[in-house]
Amino acid sequence: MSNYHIKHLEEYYQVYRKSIQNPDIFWEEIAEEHFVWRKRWNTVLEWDFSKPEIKWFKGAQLNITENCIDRHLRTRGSKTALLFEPNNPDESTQHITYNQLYKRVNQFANVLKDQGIKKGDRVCIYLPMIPELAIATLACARIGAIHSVVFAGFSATALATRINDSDCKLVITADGSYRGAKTIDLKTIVDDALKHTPCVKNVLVVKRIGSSINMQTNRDKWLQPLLDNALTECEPEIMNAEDPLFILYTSGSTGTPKGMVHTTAGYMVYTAFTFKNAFQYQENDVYWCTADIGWITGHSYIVYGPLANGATTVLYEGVPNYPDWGRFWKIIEKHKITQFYTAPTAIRALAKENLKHVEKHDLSSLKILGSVGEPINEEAWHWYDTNIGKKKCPIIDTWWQTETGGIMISPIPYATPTKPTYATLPFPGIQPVLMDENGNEIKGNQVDGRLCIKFPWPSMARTIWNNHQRYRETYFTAYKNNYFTGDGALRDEVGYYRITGRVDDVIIVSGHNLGTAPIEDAINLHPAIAESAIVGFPHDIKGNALYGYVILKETGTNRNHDNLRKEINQIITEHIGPIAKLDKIQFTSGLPKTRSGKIMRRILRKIASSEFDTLGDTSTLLNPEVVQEIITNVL
Ligand code: 7RM
Repeated sequence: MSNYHIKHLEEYYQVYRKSIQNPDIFWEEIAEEHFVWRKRWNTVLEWDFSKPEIKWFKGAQLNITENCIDRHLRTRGSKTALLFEPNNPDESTQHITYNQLYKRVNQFANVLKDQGIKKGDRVCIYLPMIPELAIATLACARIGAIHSVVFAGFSATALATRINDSDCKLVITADGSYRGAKTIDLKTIVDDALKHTPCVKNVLVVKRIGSSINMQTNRDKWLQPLLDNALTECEPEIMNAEDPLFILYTSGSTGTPKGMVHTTAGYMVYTAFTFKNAFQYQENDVYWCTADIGWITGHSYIVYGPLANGATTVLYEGVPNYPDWGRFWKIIEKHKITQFYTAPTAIRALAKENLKHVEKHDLSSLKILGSVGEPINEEAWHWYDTNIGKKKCPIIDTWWQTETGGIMISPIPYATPTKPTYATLPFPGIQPVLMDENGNEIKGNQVDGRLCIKFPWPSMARTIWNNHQRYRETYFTAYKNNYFTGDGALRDEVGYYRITGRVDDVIIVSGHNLGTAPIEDAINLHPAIAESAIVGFPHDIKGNALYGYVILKETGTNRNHDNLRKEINQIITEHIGPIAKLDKIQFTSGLPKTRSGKIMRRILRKIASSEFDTLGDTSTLLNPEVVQEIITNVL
């Protein structure tokens, strides 16, 4: 029996039991057989959730890029590692082999060294979905620099906050990016951000769209000439198992984003293991995940997990509807994609369009379909199953988080029978529990509660950059000795999990995690606005959309409401990005509050979702009368 590649349900249960009964032996066998180490570990796991402190493979030394690239060269040197599909369908596809990837990562790593970047330095990567994004990420890992990839749809303010929080020395960006028929001036956004980031010494610029941009002397450099002069060999930096590999920001329920810190060995082992099993990857498969590398899904399942398995991983620069709504299906046909991994929000948007876009293309290469980012509703699940998988491809509904680093609950294709809207069973090594509101574990089946994980797994985030206390408070205090996910879930009669959604103040819009607090903070900067509260409400395509309740200042009361709505969304776009724009904005004289002054978002959420009958007892509020006013004026 191979622990590493599970092929049927019986085997899943065997492997699962072993992973729980003896985690050390389980993970040690996988680590030994499937990776190259410069030095072996002393202990597999040391942990204490009360601190919290988690150490996997302590004492081991390695470099993740040796595992993702170097060791494949002998057997897979001329195999395609990255398959780049450009935004413009007329621009040719690029096949970057493992040999070429090796050279390009090493050259880039040497350029980083020339810029003075050393082990432990933070490098911010703000790039579109082009090969340089994956290569820059790996180049950082090659020399032990900590990468912080910021999604290139974020605004200058959001970028500056992230750069400053982790004190990045260097920013890697591009002149611009293509997005469907549009171009975006990335460098201008970076220039704006860098007015507020004294820590940044240099900027490396990839030429992508060929626009004329401002280059600040001594600070900004074009990347290509530097690469052309760089050596193609760069010795990998030998890292300790628990050295940070990267920081990735995710929003929380208070204002500032959380810089989740992932470390080297455990992250590598777990992303490789889950990639292999969740996608049942075989040597000649062509795997495509449509996420952006700016999110955890891209880090773990476009870059590290696939490359650690010597896979061919597709990088798509564009959007689902350019030049038309058939683009995804066209790419699947063109590259004979075998595993396709996308988000429910994309599935719902695609399902709204005419089926002729799907039917025009031969999708028979597909073997497995994946979904990630939010709960997938029944309708979208069946559409995906029928029209894309032709009822022959298992759908893996994979539940996980930026914080978990890798897939936690998901069917294993061909082993776990799927059930629409259910993420089904925990991966080996994962011990989910459901908790009631008093912090007691709810045992048995056909129950629901708050989802916690009671035992460490190798790819869990170890801390929040510069804020270990926030890490402890956010994830380890609500339920003693447990990691709290922030999600609610139910467990059915056979032990399958269904994730029902966030129970805190994070809203998932089109698969993007948006904290309500930073959006409210941005809105409240408007001179005419006194206070605001944001909630999510169900939306056909985006899963959730944002509903804002806004209290105007005296001076704002005679302003035109439609103009104000535009200004509010403008502020949000500037401070967070267009993904956080509000779909509905209701002006109100007050917000329902508890006596201690906390906004009762639960009530606002129900009103925004037209659930007026289940508001609960509002009489204990500080200002119960305002509830009726809000209901009367609901949009
Ligand atoms: C990978 C990722 C995490 C949050 C998580 C959930 C929600 C993700 C699913 C899901 C139901 C799923 N990381 N979520 N996957 N909910 N079913 N299969 O998305 O940090 O950006 O978001 O996303 O609420 O806590 S994330």
